[in-house]
Amino acid sequence: MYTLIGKLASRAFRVGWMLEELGVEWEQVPASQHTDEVYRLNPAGKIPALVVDGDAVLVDSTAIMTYLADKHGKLTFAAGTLERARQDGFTQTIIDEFDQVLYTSARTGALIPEELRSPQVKDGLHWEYRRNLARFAETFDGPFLMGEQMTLADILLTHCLQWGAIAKFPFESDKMRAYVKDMTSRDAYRSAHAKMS
Ligand SMILES: N[C@@H](CCC(=O)N[C@@H](CS)C(=O)NCC(=O)O)C(=O)O
Repeated sequence: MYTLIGKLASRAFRVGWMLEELGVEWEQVPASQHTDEVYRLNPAGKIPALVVDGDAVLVDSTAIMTYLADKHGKLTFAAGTLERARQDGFTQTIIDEFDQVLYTSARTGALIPEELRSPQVKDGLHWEYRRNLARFAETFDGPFLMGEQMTLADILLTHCLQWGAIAKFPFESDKMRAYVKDMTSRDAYRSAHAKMS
């Protein structure tokens, strides 16, 4: 049994979507970051965390998705294959080029003390995001990042691109818009979304 800690309007959504794709049983504790509930499981106070079988606690959305994919043998290529190395290359690049660009931008706001915020970095981050997305669009051939097989990297990228759209980052690729539309039409995406409170 899996318990997902973290409200779904956060990186926890990636894990919820993954659990739905795997068709396994799970429950959620829709806690916010930096609450006692979360600190008890993760000393950093960050979400998401996943409790496995009532006592093992895992943190970091990508690490959790990788664990689930490997354990259930779905949404991943096997460890030690060239395909897996390419898949991991996508995963890490998405973290570098989208997740962290978006999170750095979020950190210009309420996440850090007011006197330390630097809102002027946003222009550079938008420029970087636009360039990174254009590069992905150029090589993307679909239907998934790895071709015919969907992997956890698709969940990660789709979540980041949606986050970017909400945060008003430039989204200048019809091809990638169509990709996000397809990904978010999936039954598993919809059932995870329906659990959002
Ligand atoms: N790399 C981590 C990042 C976790 C993270 O920063 N989560 C945000 C919510 S989406 C959070 O808890 N932020 C609080 C903080 O940065 O202190 C992951 O993918 O799970």
